[in-house]
Amino acid sequence: MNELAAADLAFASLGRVPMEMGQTEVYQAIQADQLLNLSFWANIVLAGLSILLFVYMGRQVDDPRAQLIFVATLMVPLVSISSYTGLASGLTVSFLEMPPGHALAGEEVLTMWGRYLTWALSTPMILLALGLLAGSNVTKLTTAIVTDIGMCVTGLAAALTTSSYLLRWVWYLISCAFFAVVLYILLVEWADDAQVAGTSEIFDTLKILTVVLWLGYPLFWALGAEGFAVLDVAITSWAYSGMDIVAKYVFAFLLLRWVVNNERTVASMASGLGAAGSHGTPADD
Ligand code: RET
Repeated sequence: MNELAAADLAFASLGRVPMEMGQTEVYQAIQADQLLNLSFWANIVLAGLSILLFVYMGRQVDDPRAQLIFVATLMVPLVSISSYTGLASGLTVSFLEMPPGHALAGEEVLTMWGRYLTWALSTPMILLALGLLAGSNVTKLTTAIVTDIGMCVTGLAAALTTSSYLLRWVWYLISCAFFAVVLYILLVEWADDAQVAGTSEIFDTLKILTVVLWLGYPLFWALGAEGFAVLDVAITSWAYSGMDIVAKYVFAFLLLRWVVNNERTVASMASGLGAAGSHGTPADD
């Protein structure tokens, strides 16, 4: 007991609270910030509606490749509804003390680390759907997905590092390096493949939408409380939530609508995710 009291005293002398803020306190802090709370609930509602709409849209799709695009795309709002429920409940949000050198050094900043964690599940599904649409081979698809997961996990590390301001930015740069590989595959490799596969019209639309929106995420990370702290937490959260709405639900809707209307084209693409050099023959029915 005496040792515990001594430990408490040691913490107090360092100016720290000996106990981390619990989930209930974080939940109450979120409840108290209506703007922030709304940025979570808007996505929970939209993800729920998207799931219902996409299941309805896909009810008559029977080509296996088109079905796989549907499953991958449907996973996006499913992961999203789980992600935002985690944020709204305070489960995946923590107050973290920023290191010296940070604009809010010594202050406890509300960090929504659950976002980065669940992006590691949702963004690979977006890329799987895009890769299938472009007629990618397995090598490019694997590279895009693995580097994308690397981007999300190192982004999580950047947000969770409280020991050194410099190391937060080192993680950020590592994440950007992974992101550059994803962008290259999207803009160069899959753009070429989609032309061969005959899906370039829809692929180009989705490629531009994806590249422009995805660039917004590292930008808002840098401007938000986790980076240079130019924007406050609720505004940054709305920026992410707004980008999520377009990058996920609008994106998924455009993709699935096209797949439903062009199921034959999808079915006749080079099978087995092989070389994108042939147009392939219509799938055996
Ligand atoms: C971080 C910070 C570190 C540097 C980079 C980032 C990129 C994040 C991206 C996120 C995309 C998320 C989407 C989610 C949809 O569910 C992690 C912000 C490069 C590109 C589209």
